[in-house]
Amino acid sequence: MTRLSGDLPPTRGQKRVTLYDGSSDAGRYPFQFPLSTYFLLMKTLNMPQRALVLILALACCPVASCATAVAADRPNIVWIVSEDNSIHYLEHFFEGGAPAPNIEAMAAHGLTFNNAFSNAPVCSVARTTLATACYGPRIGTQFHRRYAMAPMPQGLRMFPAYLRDAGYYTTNNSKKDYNAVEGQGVWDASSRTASWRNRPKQDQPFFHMQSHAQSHEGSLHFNHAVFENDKTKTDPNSIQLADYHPNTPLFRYTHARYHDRMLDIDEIVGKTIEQLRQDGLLEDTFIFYFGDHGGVLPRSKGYIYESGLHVPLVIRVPKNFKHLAPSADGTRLDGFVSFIDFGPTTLHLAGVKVPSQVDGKAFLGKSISQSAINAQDESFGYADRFDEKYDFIRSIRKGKYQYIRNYQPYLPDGLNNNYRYKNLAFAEWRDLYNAGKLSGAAKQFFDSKPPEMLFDCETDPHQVKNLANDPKYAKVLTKLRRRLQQTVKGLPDLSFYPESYLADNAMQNPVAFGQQHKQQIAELVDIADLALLPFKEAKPALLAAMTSDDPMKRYWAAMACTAFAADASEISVNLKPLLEDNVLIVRMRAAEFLGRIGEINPQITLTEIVNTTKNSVEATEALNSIVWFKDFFNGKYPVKRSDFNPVSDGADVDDRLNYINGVPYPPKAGKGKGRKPDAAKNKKK
Ligand SMILES: [Ca+2]
Repeated sequence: MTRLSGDLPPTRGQKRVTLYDGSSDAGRYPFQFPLSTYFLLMKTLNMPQRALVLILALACCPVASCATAVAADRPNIVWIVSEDNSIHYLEHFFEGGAPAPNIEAMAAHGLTFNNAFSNAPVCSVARTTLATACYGPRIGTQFHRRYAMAPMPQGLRMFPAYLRDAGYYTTNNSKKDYNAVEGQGVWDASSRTASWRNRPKQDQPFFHMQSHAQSHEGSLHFNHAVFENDKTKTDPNSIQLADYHPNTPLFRYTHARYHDRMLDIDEIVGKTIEQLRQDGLLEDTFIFYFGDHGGVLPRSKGYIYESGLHVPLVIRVPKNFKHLAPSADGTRLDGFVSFIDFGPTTLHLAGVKVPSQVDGKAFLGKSISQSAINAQDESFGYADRFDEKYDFIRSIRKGKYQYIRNYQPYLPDGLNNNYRYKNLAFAEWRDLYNAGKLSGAAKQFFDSKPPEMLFDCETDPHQVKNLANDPKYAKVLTKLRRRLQQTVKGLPDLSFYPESYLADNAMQNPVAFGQQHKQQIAELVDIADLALLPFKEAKPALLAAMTSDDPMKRYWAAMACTAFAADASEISVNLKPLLEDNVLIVRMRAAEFLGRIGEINPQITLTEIVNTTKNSVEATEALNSIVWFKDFFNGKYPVKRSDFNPVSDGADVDDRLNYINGVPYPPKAGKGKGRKPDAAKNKKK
């Protein structure tokens, strides 16, 4: 099985994208002429003549704006998207963030959404959610990155296609990173030069998406020499660190450097606005500014907390389409919106029907009131695989609370993920942990997680005080737990099957597969949730599931036992036969439980799986556990590169093996087994 490499982003990190030079002018004002011409003309005239010219010029102004309003019967829509930044880096949203005069000016001419969320904390999953307006775990696009492209749900296209059908000129500049097949007719142009300025008819309405990588995670992949020698514009001592970050010069420097990136982003946002102004299009164009998911200090991108999901969203409302906005300029809205809603909103603003198959709904446009927006108080989040790292998590943010359900709670957040750990601050954090120098909130990152977490995001914005076991919050916990159970069963959520199983069985038509297996998925959710009961209450159902004919039930019974850890030791004898299960992934989960409680050396079973499976996804799943056992059990379960001789290959398998081998990431091309010369390039985020 090979990873598909189409549609990977052409750039990341600090490379600058080409900016328009601003020389072209669409000239929509029939009476426009350059100011210099006006002054030249005035010089040659006497006083009464000058007065006449001035009167004429003034008289033309209302005509000009009137002509514009008539010409543009439908608004243009522009999305300006910055990579990898949560609300926490902009002062407009969070104390201590960067000032952003251009974004703040947009807000003064439009709306600020205090509660806008990506549904996933990583690029390809988030961007696919934007493009499809569907929840990733329902349509098979939840893994970063894809082993197989999911087809679009039957009868549905990526939303810009509907705008294009309705006569819009649609352009993307230029990142796509979709986990679903794009299909025909989505973009008129998608490239580093795509722009509304290239549309064939200047009165044609347009939708333009512009991504900016200056704030991408890669911008923090600097080396020690840079840390020692490059000064940041922002004073590292002025930084307010997150409660969970160790207070070290490197963390302060890294944060200051990202603060600088946000200053750059604001400047770039300003340039796009200026281009629209020069083209005479500004007051016909809705401009969305948002982050493509959270980030990007450690424990943000790739993690389902607020730092991974909560994004800035500001929408500039054009003068000529104020009637499509629910509130006056400068309003801050508290209603919740998430990435599934952005496409439907854009369609609705353009007066285009929103397809019925999508999961999102419009939050702006005709007949949508401020009170309707503010009544929305919920957002669903999903985290699955990030490159080679698995950790299956779902979340519901409802009002001020975020409920997180860790389905593999035994895995610490700090489990190695090569690309993340390229950031020196990540590596330093792990060194401090290994040296036993962390305590409190800073140490949580390397601990196993509880199956459920509940945070009050208002009083604890950095989410370090888990309230799930506090009796005062029992009612909130029960309510949100039910809501999440209802959501994952309702989709239904395909991740209750391991990715290796989905890759082999579901990817022809993930939506149909989900519908056909809806009942089974609901039963798997119930087995997984046995981990939330006191062990004694869960025991009979766990024993029954362990001996079920359904391998997926045996799989989840073992996972629930691993969550219970020592509490489930008394039934380890019942689970032991699963080490010989005829389904490899069930063996894998049994080895995890028995290894966690110290009854066996799990690496023997897990290594055997890596060395026998032909499915590289399954090998990646096993290697995830191998690295967990290697790094988090005080050296009890060591492995070495020579233990492995995998049948399957793939970039993620190579990444794990290289990590085990101590090869710095990214490895040199040709060093890893199965890595194609261009595979390193394909790892771009
Ligand atoms: Ca991104």
